[in-house]
Amino acid sequence: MTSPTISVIGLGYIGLPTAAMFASRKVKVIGVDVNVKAVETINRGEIHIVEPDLDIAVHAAVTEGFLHATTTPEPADAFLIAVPTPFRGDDHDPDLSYIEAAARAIAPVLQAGNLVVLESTSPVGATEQLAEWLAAARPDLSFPQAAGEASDIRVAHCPERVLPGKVMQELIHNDRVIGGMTPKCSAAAVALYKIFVDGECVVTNARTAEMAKLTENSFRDVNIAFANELSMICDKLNIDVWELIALANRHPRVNILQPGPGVGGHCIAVDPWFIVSKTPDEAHLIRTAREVNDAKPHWVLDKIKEAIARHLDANPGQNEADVTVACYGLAFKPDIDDLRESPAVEIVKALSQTHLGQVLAVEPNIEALPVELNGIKLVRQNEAGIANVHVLLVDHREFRGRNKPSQCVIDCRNAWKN
Ligand code: SAJ
Repeated sequence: MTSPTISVIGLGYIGLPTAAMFASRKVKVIGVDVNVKAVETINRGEIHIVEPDLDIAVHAAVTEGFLHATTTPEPADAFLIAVPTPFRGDDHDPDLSYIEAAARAIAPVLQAGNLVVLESTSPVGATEQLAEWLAAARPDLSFPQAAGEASDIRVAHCPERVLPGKVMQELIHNDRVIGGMTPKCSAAAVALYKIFVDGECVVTNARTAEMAKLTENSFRDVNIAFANELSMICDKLNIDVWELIALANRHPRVNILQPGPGVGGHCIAVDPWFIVSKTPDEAHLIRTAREVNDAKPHWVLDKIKEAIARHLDANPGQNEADVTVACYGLAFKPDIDDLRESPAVEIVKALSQTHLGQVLAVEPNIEALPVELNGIKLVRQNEAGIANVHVLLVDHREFRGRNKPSQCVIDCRNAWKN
């Protein structure tokens, strides 16, 4: 593909870095988002999310004229869809409404020869569903599900696999799984990604590409669940789980991940459900891992209540309303500002609803607390020293290696010294 125009639909944690990466290779990029504020911010050359080096890339892309953002799709050669795919309800059924809305938005500007790539993490069959929505909206064009290799429009799934916090490096260096609906669809997608991807573009079909992404995140979820379960077992047996894992990991074929307050983010805590909801009778281990990780915040809450009780035992003149609890970290993982699906937020919120005393939150990556945390006080690290119970939930760089506070301590990430 020589000097195409690329449209990226959804300018969030994946879409915006991807748009900036194409633009950095002097390709014209049209970014589309329904969020007017995000569009205005990007067009000023600024960013609305925290990701290392993204600000520089977006500023350069916009000022050099290779990237502009808009709320309405414009014609392009290739469309990349990077919108959220949450789940809904207690059954955790995948919610494809954002993909459907993106399909309806780009359908009017599609032209024969265009490539449409779904990047959003999706349940198996979503790419075919996307092609159906596009075909229904544009009966004048042919699509791979009916026309095969002769189709006017090429459709592929190319799941994003980058790690928040390392997006700008991983976008370039990670291998990409490219699942075209036909071999020609795959070839068109490979040519597109090769504009900036140094890693290998490995070709498969759309369904396998969808499942590959879900498998990667489920693998990690199951392994974190193992670590989280170990941490609860060790607590009961009075064994230091961190020492235990370090010892076990000295075995050449053992590599246990780290326990924490639970699993958060929009990916690992969500994607395994896309497998479970399609194959509930087969996906026992994957479901159980989700349940173990989802239960961990409740276990941490119980530990905080025990610590409050210990403090009261040691200070008979006080009652619960006198006990201040400081929680360190709200993001879903270290060194980012992203509070989505964060177990730390879940814990702090539940604590503030039941605890009679003050709850303080230390989160160096945000300026203000979300409304759901009304009643909690956002403070700097040095202001949290007055608390009676200290709970480390996220091992941000500002906390790592610091001395443990002298009062009651729960360190969910083994970040504090001593
Ligand atoms: N976590 C632990 N213990 C660990 C590792 C992680 O408790 O040893 C927790 C984190 O604190 C966090 C959650 O798991 O709450 C998820 O964090 P993560 O760093 O494992 O993953 P994400 O969600 O930031 O990114 C994942 C990545 N997938 C894999 O590593 C297989 C990334 O490559 C994907 O692109 C991303 O999901 C995505 O968008 O799907």
